[in-house]
Amino acid sequence: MFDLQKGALVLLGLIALGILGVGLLIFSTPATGRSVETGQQPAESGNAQVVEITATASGYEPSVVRVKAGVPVELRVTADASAGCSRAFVMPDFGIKMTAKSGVVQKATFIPQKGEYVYRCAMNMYRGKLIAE
Ligand SMILES: [Cu+2]
Repeated sequence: MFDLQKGALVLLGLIALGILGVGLLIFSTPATGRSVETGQQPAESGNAQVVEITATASGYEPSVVRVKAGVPVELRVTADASAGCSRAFVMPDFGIKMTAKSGVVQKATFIPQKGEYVYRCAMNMYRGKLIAE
């Protein structure tokens, strides 16, 4: 009888170790990298992150941009020759309004806090978003 109890204790111990092992495995598994949503990775110039956006006939290229929060962003906006009302570029959160021109790069600088910021045409037909994280 004593041996049986001892055996049960050993079994319990093994089960506990097993649970611990699974727990450790879960916690030590690296996070699964980036989320599914992809976006342009900005280059850096000085300490600013350079983001290039082109107004096209069908909206903005790219339509999703990811940047680091708390670091200055230098926006460089231009337009395809075929761009229509997407030339009327607005980024309300940062008070940016400009008319994108073909062959001319217009710049705007701002520092985003963590969050998502919309850029769009003045009529809100074409949209894109800048994600600061
Ligand atoms: Cu529009």
